[in-house]
Amino acid sequence: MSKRTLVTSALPYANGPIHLGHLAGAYLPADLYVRYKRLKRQDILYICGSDEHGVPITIAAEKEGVDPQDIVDKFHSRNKEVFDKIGISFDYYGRTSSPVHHETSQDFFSKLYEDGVFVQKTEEQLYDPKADMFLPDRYVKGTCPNCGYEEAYGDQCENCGTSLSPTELINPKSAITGDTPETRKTKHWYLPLGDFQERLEKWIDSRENWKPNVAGQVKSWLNDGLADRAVTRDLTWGVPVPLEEAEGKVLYVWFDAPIGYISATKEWAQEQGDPERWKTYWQDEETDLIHFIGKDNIVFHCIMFPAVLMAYGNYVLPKNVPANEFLNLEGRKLSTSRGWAVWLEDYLDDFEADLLRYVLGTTLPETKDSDFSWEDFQNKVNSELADILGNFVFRTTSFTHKYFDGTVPELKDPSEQDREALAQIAIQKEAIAEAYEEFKMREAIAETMKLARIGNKYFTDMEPWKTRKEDMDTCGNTLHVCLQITAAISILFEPVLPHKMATLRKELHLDDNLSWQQVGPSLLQSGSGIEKGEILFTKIEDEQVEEQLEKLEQRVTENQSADEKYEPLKQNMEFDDFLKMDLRAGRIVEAAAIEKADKLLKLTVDLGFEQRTIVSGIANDFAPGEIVGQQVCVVANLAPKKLMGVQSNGMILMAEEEDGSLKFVETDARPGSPVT
Ligand code: B3M
Ligand code: ZN
Repeated sequence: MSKRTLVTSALPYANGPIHLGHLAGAYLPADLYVRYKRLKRQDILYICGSDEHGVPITIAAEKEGVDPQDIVDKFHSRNKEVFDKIGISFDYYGRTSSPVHHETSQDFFSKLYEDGVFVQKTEEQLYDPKADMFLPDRYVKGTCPNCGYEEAYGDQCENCGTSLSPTELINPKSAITGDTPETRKTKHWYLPLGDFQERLEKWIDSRENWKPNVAGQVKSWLNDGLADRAVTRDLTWGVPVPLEEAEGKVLYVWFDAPIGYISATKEWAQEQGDPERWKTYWQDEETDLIHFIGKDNIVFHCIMFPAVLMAYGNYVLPKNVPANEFLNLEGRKLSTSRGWAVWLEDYLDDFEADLLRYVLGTTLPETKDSDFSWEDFQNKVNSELADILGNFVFRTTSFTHKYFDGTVPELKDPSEQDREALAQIAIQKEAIAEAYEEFKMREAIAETMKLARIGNKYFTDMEPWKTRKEDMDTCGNTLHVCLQITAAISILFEPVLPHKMATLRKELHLDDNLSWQQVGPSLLQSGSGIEKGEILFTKIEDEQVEEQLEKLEQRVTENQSADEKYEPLKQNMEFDDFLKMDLRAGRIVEAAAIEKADKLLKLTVDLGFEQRTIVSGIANDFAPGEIVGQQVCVVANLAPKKLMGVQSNGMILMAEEEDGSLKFVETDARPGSPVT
C-alpha cells in the first residue's frame, strides 16, 4: 500500500457560482473518498482551488464590463465559502492568479523550453478584425469535426470530449461579434504530444482499476495519434509567457491550470510552516495521485498534464482518474447559460447540506450520465434518511431514555439474533470500505444505509415494546445492540453526512475522532449515558418541491432577456448563395444508434431517386425506432463528412425549441421533391 495519497478535484473556473453538476462531477466523490481515508487514519491531502485564467474568465468580465481580476476575486471567495458550507473538506483551496502559481507554471514552461521540448510554429489562427483579436478557445464556436456537435469550442468539444484547435472547427463563428473569422499568422509554442505517445501508452497500460469509460476514451485518443497542442495564447489575461519574444502572449489555461494543483500544494506546505513538504506528495513515488474530474477534462488530465510532468521529470503521475459523467437536471441537460441549474448557494437557502450530499451521492454519474430531480430528492430524504436512518436512531435513543434512564443497557447472555445483528456491523463496514476503495461511492452509500435498514428491522423484529413488559434483560439486549449499531453508523456515515453524524456522536457522548478501525460491536460502554435524540431529518413537503420547480422555471425565464428568446439573426446573404443549396423532401426508412456517440443517430433517408446515409445529432431527442417513416427536409448537396467513423451524405433540417429540444422540419411532399 502507498505511503500517502494526494487527491485533487478539478479547479472550478472562477467565473460563476458552483452548481449541482460541479458537485456531482469532481467534488462530492472526492470528498466522500477523502473523508473515508481520513477515518482510516491514512496520510491523505486534498487539494483544489480556483482556475482563474482562460477565456471563460475574460468573457465573463467583458459581459459585466469589469476587469477579469474583479470576476475571479468575487467567485474565488464565493465558491470557497459554498464548498465549505456543503462540507467539501479541502486541506487547501488555492487560486491560479497567485504569485506562487505564476512562478511555478512559468518554471514549467521555462524548463520545457530550455530542454527543447516545445515546437515553435508560426501558423494561421482565427482572427476577428472587428474585435481586433485572435480567437482562441471559447472565443470561437463551431461544429465539431469529430461528432458534429454545433456548439463546440475552439479548444474542446464538450459533447465528445475531443480537444480541438480553433482552425479545426467547421463553420467557426466569433463568440464576440458572431462574425465568421478570418485567419492571420501568429507564433506560438506547441507541446508535441506525439513525442510522448509511447511513454503515455506504457503508463496507461500500467494503470489498474480505471473506470472503463476513462481508460477507453484515453486509449481511443492514443490510437488516433496525438497532435501538437499549443501551450501559449494571444491573450492579455493569464500567466505571461516567460520569453522576451512572447510579449502579449500568455500560457494556455490548460497548460497552467493543472500545474495549479502543484502550486496549491506548495502554498499548503508554506501554510504548514514546512515549505519543502510539497515535494513529499509530488516527487516521491510512494504517493498515490488521484484526480477527480468530469469527463470533459479527461484529455487534459490523462494526456496533456502527464506529458508535461513526464517532460519536466521527477514528478509522480496519476494513479487513477475516476472521472464522472454528466449530471442532468429534471431529465434535461444542465445549462448555466439557460439558467437550467441548481446553484449550491440557492440550495443552501432552503435545505441542509447533508440532505444533498446523501441524495446526490446515491445518483452520482459514475459510469453514465445520471439525473437529479426534486421529486427524487423528496423521496430519498423522506423514505430513506427520515424513515430508515432517522427513525431507527430516534426509536433507539428515545426508547433508551424512556425505559433505561438514558443509559446503555448491559448485554446479558445475548441471543443468536442479538449476536447476528451485532455481527452485521463488521460485515457492512467491510462492504463499505471495499466500495470506497474502488471509487464506487453510490455502492458505499447504499451499503452504509443497509446497516441502518438492518438495525431498523432488528428493532421491529425484537418488539422491545413487548419484551419490556415481560423480560427487561431481553429488552435491554435489544437496545444495547441497537445503540451499538447506531454508534457504528455515526462513524460509517460520516463521509456522507458529516454534519448530522457529528450531532449523533454528540448525542451518544462518543469521542469525536474515533477511527474506522475502531468501529465495532462495543463502541458504547454499558451504563454510559446518552442524550435524548432529536429528529435528525425533517420530511420534505410537496409544496417545497413545487417551490423548487417554480424557481427553476423562473430562473430560465429570467435568463432569457427579451432578445435572447431567439437565436441572433445571421448576416444577410445573396440570393445566389441560397440557390447553391439543394434542399429535398425525404423520408427516414432506417435509424440506428452509433457506438460511443450518445448524441448521434445513423439514418437511411429515402430521397426518391436514391437512399442516403445521413448522421444526425438527434439521439438525445428521438429513439431510432420512433422516427422510421418520418418525413424530413434534407440538405442534399452538402459535402460528405465522416462523423464517428460513419460517412454522412447530407443533413436533416431540425428546429431547436427554447429548451434546446429538437423538432423535425417536415414536408409531406414525395421524397425527392425540391424544396425552394
Ligand atoms: N477549470 C473546469 C472545467 O473545465 C476547469 C478544470 C481545470 S482542472 C486543472 O470545467
Ligand atoms: Zn465532438
